[in-house]
Amino acid sequence: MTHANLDHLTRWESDWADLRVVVAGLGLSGFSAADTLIELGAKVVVIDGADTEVNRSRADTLKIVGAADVFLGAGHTDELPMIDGQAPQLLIASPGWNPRQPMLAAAAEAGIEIWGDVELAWRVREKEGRKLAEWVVITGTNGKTTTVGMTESILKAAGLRAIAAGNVGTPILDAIRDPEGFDVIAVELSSFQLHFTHSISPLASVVLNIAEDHVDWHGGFGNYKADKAKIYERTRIAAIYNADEPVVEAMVENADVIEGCRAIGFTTGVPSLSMVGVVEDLLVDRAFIEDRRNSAAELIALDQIGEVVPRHTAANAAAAAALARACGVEPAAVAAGLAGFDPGDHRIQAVARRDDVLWINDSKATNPHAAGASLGAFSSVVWIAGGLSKGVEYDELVSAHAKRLKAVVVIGTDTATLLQALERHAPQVPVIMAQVRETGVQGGAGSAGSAAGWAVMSQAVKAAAGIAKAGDTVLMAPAAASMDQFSSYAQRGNAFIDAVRALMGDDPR
Ligand code: UMA
Repeated sequence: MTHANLDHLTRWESDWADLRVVVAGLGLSGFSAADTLIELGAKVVVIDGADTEVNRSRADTLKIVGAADVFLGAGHTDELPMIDGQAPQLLIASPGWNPRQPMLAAAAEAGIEIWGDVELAWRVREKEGRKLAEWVVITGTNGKTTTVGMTESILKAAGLRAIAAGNVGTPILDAIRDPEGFDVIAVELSSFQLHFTHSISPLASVVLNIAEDHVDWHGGFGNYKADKAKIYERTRIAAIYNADEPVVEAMVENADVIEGCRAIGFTTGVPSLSMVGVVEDLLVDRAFIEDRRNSAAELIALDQIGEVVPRHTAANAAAAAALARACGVEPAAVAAGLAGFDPGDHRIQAVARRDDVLWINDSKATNPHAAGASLGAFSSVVWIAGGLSKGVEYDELVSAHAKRLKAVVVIGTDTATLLQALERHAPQVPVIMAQVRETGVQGGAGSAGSAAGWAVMSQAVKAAAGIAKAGDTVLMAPAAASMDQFSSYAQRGNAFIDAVRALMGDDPR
């Protein structure tokens, strides 16, 4: 079969009419892609393996907007559908779809182009009468959402019309189709989205860090890294890298960027030339100032970013500052944007400080890498940990942080690997089990099921309070998913907050 050449599809007004497109997935990204393609006059068939009420209602909406055939249910996802009796010319894959899934594999085999919603957004970003937005793009294993939020905050502080979009939750096509348009879009990209992206050419790009994640989807860590590295391709002004991670630096060195693009490092140490970094608790720029050989420009004091600024938050701030500076934003706006940024709940959130004990909720730390980042921020920690471990190992995490652990309070139902790692690498650290064993209270999702979770958390907080002394931090950073005892990380975080407040005689319930 001949490969349909879609190179001419580069703007909204290109000839999209009658293009035969299969949209795989009717989630956030699939819906926005189908909706866009219908508006462009393409012939759209949407397939989703889940025949749910939400999907049926989305299908109804699409039918109201224009003609689209929507097929829901597991029976439809294995074969590539024909459109008007002919093979499709394009397949738009939602990020959750594995490239080895039968329908995607069949499309690849047939030489049909496979794009993600991000590639489609790039191809339609230019439209008569709409502001043409610059893109700054952000990926990494951890910290993406914080960094994209910080970047948006800085850009807005500079008076630019800016929005955070992509993996962060607002589909990029929704941002692109805003009638007025934006000056800059800060785009969070997952490794899945990058896999299905081919031609984007951002103003600036950054890989924050790399650790093993989503290895099943990509079919190996090497493939995961290769997809992440795609973010640097065709970058025009600044390819920004974590100077403290040689693997990330190597990605920039090997990237095919646009001539004139600079490699800019960020670090939580003292910055070398062409880096943003930290000098004596100040975030400084030695990359975007004229006299960078001899001096650095002060951006912001770290303690103005937040009450607690762990190392990785400083790193995220440095990356966001570099992205914004690449867009020409002045230092004062970087300071205003970072100082005004609200990190949201459950991410290294200071809940209380009493008798010089700091209580931190990091329920969002659902894997060892994220938990390691917050453990590293404190010197003497009573660590509340455990949950649904998803088969990960804890040896590296525990051995790296054993010296700062004063005690560990274990929650969760799936505790064996964590306990073994503690025994192996921190045998001197006391371990307290906070478990609810009575029957009749079920673990798991939902308000009834979460009763066990609330009880466990309350026990854990009381146990931690019995151990923590002045100068210590009680850190709830479970390094595991929450679904064994809670419906979400947010519910787990709220349980912690309520338990801490109850302990302090400030019971909200
Ligand atoms: N589906 C199938 N067959 C499959 C896989 C999925 O039929 O083999 C269907 C599902 O039934 C569902 C739809 O496809 O209806 C789901 O699509 P999706 O999982 O790709 O999710 P979307 O709703 O399109 O949301 C995606 C991102 N989700 C994932 O990457 C899994 C959202 O990131 C993102 O905010 C959104 O696009 C807008 O860009 C979420 C996420 O969990 C937050 N991201 C991961 C992460 O951050 O770690 C990568």
